[in-house]
Amino acid sequence: MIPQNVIHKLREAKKVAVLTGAGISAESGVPTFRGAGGIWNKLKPEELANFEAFMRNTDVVWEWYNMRKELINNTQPNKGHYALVELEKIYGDEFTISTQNIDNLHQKAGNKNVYELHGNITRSYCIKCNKFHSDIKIDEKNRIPYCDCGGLIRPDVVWFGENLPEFELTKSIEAAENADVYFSIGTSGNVYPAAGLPSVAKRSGAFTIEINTERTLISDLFDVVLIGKSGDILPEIVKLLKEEVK
Ligand code: BJW
Ligand code: ZN
Repeated sequence: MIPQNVIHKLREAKKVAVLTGAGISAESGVPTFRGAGGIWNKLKPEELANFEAFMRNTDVVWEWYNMRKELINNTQPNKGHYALVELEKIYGDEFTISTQNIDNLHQKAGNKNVYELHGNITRSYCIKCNKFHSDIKIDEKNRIPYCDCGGLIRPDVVWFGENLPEFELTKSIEAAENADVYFSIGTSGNVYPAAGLPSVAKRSGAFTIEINTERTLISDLFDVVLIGKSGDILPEIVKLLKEEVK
């Protein structure tokens, strides 16, 4: 059940911004990091998602990313992603998505205004000459990819202790500051600076809505917390929003 004030605020809004996390892709079959079914219940993030781990255990880290890349390549957006495409049709350029996901599914669904805060698993780059590579092949024989220059190639994702891409972060802060309505969808609110964006929106006067299957570390700051799957809740919001006002 969507509270009436959510639809009312959305009808009044000119600018709508969204922060997404792993939960929005869960219904596409991409495992989340934390919580029920989270991959990091078994694998600790500190052990894999940082540069030192990559240098120490390059083949293991590449095997992990290669496995996820293959899974993601064969994955389709779900009803939650497509509902965000509908919202972009309604608000046009004033609708933005800042995503922590590296799975490309918002773009695959058709959203245009997407800021990737933690990179994209389909891209890789050389740590010596910075050249981008998009056709990395990992198999039993070639477990570690190298550039023509001899440098080690890494996935173009943001690991712990690394800065987020400046342009994407600046645009995401701007979107949070300017939003009339701000959504946080399928993120546990553990990882900063992304987890700080909803409070930027709240401080700047946005009406803030969280959508998650459970309460999170940051739930208390939202005006409305909607507990449930994003693939159920988002299409319902779009449906109500499109209904004729009586
Ligand atoms: C559903 C659902 C459904 C399920 N529908 N919902 C102390 C305080 C503050 C900050 C720090 C600190 N100590 C260190 C830091 C900084 C650090 C940080 O935040 N650490 C915290 C863990 C404490 N941050 C960084 O290091 C960042 N960089 C930075 O700060 O730079 C400045 C700096 C420079 C030098 C030194 C120090 C700082 C970088 C963070 C990079 C994060 N990278 C990862 C890996 C990316 C690549 C990859 O994918 O492999 O990004 S970690 C991982 O977590 C990934 C995710 O994007 C990110 C967030 O996870 P997310 O999306 O929230 O997923 P989950 O699994 O946690 O949650 C899923 C949610 O969905 C759950 O709540 C479910 O309930 C829900 N759900 N199904 C709706 N159907
Ligand atoms: Zn190179």
